[in-house]
Amino acid sequence: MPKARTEDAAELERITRTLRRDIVIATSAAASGHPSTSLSMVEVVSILFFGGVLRYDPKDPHNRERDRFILSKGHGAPGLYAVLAEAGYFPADDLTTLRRLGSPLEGHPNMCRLPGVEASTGSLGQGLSVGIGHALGASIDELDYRVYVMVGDGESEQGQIWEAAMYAGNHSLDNLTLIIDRNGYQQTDSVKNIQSLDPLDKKLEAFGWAVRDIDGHSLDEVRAAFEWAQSITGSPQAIIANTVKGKGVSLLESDPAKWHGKPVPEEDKDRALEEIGA
Ligand SMILES: Cc1ncc(C[n+]2csc(CCOP(=O)(O)OP(=O)(O)O)c2C)c(N)n1
Ligand SMILES: [Mg+2]
Repeated sequence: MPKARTEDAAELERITRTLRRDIVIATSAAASGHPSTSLSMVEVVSILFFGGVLRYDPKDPHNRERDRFILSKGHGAPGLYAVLAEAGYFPADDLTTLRRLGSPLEGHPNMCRLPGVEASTGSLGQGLSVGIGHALGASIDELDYRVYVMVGDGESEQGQIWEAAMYAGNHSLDNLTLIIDRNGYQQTDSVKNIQSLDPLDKKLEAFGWAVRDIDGHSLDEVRAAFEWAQSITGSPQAIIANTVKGKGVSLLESDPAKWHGKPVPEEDKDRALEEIGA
């Protein structure tokens, strides 16, 4: 299975700008969707798909040996679609069909309709459990693929996440990497105000995980964290990616609780694209 490994920092920066532009344009065209959720995950998915982490082939999307990336925070679909288009799963022109009747780019990812989508998500809390199924499947089928799951920090308040975390640690699933997109906010307020996860690293460690805390917008730190994860044997790995909700668009960053699930208004779009620099 091939990997796309871009060493060129300028090329990776270009990819992040392209994804941010696509996220803003697609959600504004749809007049709905979750740009701020998607913007916080851009560096992580860029490194996953273009930094030499995932083994995948858009021409053979169901190959048994592919690595799996499961976006548990399924409302980040515009971010997932942007990176899948950049990777060649479908034409980038289709991105503006987001949420249109008949489009496979549904508001939340549908694995039955879009190759590259590994799990139908959007009902929060389920993706880590799905990832565990794949991770166990690799050992049953004697394949060496790896599984990557991204969850939100608000999503991580859910009981099913901790049940899954307990299982993965107990069963030493070292082909499983969890990324927590710790942007500090959920739908209506900060995670701290609603249900703090602290101390998140210690909780995961107590559940048998190897844990690393990083700046989720530093391409170098993200790449190093995935290299670290691949080197760990005997336990699942968690990467706590500290991020900014709405990263790159000051309007969305300014009040994350207000802007959750809201596209950039038409009158602010040009300024947002200018800030992104795409
Ligand atoms: C089971 C379930 N409950 C509630 C929702 C509604 N909902 C959608 S997004 C969201 C907040 C998620 O916050 P977080 O996981 O931190 O994701 P972020 O947008 O910050 O990346 C909620 C409560 C849902 N999709 N699924
Ligand atoms: Mg969040």
